[in-house]
Amino acid sequence: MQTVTLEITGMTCGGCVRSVSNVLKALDGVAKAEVSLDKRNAVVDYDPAKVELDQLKRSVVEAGFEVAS
Ligand SMILES: [Cu+2]
Repeated sequence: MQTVTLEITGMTCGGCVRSVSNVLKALDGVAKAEVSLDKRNAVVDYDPAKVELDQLKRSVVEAGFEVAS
């Protein structure tokens, strides 16, 4: 299991946090996703054998937010 912190811009409310959290948790291989509006990030525990970091980022972008690499 690996932990990564994604810096996310564009989240403005609890709904955004839920959206980001939902798309991350929907990915196979993601064990945990803690999204913070204050810190503007998501701390994600994932299994690199099942899902790649790029896929995590892409799912957040597809949900309408931006991820700083
Ligand atoms: Cu929102």
